Amino acid sequence: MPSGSQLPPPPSWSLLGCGALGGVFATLLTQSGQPTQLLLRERHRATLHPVVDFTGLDGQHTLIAIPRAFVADRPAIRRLLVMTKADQVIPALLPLLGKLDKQVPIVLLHNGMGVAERVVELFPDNPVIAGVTSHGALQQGHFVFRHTGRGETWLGPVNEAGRQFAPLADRLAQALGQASWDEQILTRQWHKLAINCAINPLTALYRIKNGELTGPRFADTLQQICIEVADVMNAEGITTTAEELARRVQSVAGLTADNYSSMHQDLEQGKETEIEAITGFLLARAQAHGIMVPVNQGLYQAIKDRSQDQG
Ligand code: KPL
Repeated sequence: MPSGSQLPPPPSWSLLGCGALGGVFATLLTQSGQPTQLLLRERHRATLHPVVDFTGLDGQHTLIAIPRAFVADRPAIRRLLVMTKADQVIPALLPLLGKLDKQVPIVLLHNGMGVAERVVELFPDNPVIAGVTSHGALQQGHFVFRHTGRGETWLGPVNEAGRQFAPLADRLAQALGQASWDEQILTRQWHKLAINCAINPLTALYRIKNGELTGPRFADTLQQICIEVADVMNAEGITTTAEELARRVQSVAGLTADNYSSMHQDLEQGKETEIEAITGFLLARAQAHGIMVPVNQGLYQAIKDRSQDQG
């Protein structure tokens, strides 16, 4: 590099985890004028990286070039957005250990809980921010993504350093239409967990779209799930009722009626599901409080069995 030459500014966002939702977020961020790079893992170096084929909510098709970079090449990172599956967050972050500047915020957007605390242990000096989102997305092929539902997105601090990063929600809002900051992100994570405990295993096991849960067939099961989750949430200090959770579940199932849940998609594609971080986390917290959660326990086991049969 000739002396005195200026390095280009790092992209606004670096995204780890280019699955369905990651692909949609990367596209929307890029389209909103926030340069975004996809951080790929070493095993993808030899694969083809075609231009992203994106279908928006209005059905419009776009081809969009989103730069790719490899963690091993130590690309400049300004903000890290981690959108891998819950069980992939730590493996995806490990190659960055000791290589990430301390001021780089790590934003975690995945289903399930229990991972953010481990990220704080690994990167104690970095601001860590957790988020929940209810956008719908589908991956229809290699770098082929479809945005299937506009949802809400919330971010909030996991550690002290994360508290100064409320403006990140505004950056995301520029791309998503809405994104907000909530200091009590844990409460929002629990409410999202409740929705995922209800919708994901049932839709995956019965191979149905989310909307089918709004009919009478699953009313009793959903109610039982919500009773159990509400018991655990209250024991965790998050005040709620089974009725409130059931209303939220019905609302999300209705709003995403035409979608296949991520767990349904994972099982159909023979991929690992997020059952450990979703229902598994609930079971662990229930056990810590001595609360029985037999319906959720049964769903957990059924998903594990199905995954094993397929594997
Ligand atoms: O988060 C989801 C998921 O599929 O993982 C819901 C909200 C259930 C939408 O499908």
